[in-house]
Amino acid sequence: MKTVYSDRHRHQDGQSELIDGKLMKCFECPERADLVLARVRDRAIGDVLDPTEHGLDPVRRVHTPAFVDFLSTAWDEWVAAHGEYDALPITWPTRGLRHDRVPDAIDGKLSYFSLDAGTPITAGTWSAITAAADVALTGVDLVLGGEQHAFSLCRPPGHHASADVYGGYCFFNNAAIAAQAFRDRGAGRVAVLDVDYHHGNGTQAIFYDRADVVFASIHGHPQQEYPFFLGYDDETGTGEGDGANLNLPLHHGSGWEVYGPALDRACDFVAGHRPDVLVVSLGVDTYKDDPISQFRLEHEHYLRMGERIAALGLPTLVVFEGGYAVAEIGVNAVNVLEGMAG
Ligand code: SS9
Ligand code: ZN
Repeated sequence: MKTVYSDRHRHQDGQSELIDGKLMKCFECPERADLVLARVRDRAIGDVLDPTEHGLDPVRRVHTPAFVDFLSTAWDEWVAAHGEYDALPITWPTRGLRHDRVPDAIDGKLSYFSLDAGTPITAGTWSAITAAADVALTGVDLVLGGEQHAFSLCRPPGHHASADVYGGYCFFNNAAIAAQAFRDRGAGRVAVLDVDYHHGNGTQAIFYDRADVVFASIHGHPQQEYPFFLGYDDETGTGEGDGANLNLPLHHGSGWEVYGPALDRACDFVAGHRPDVLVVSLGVDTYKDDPISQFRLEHEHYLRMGERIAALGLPTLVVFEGGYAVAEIGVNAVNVLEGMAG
């Protein structure tokens, strides 16, 4: 399987996130992608390619112009206001506040367009996120060019980002951009299978009213786990998209004995919609020793996961999302790919 990778992921190197009441070193760090790439090379699973530039049009098919513009200038506006510290929001337009005015002040813009205080905008964010979108889109090129499977080693991740909200370490929704690109380039129906530990709220929201992009996710139960406000099993899609969304929330402590059957259900749901192509949002934060997550998968289960996904028999683009047990991240991610290769 070919891997698409850009060194520009290193440009996203935040200092700190607010977590558990403390400002802590960012869990979402450059070592993550470096170690996945090292494992891809060690295991010699296939060529590693640079992305090609696709421009912002495919990004704007998923994200609003105002959101893309905001991200393109946010760092410069923040530096002008506050100096060269990571930009983090500290207030949000919750119930009873207005959503119809975007503030002029950068602090207000961060608040308007964000979901949490764990996702720093840095000097290199724009470079990293535009590269990550190109990594995803170059993976689309590979699959449309006839590769049965391809791996887009995106960083930062994307699945928490919606059309106009960033957060959960995510800015551009790489998987959603890829899914939309498949549609725009001829696929009749696309399925997105999200196996990251966290619910892919952004991807769900982007495609919730559509039948042409089906979404299935297995994740920590929103009663217990971030992002808390989406991901229940009664979210089945709306309008044209009614029936095209499947959430399988699992409780803290879930291991393969619960995860395996959920994966079977998710795969059966995907197959039932007869998609032409599959996008997998691959997070390996389901691992037992992940520092911010509460499932209990072990190394070998990622091989099983890959086998189950490949059994769908679909052209498949794997897009990298989360996983914060950094020392183990390469083994777990590449085990999925090796399981797919059979
Ligand atoms: C957990 C805080 C979680 C955001 C996690 C985003 C993961 C992206 N106490 N903070 S895959
Ligand atoms: Zn995650």
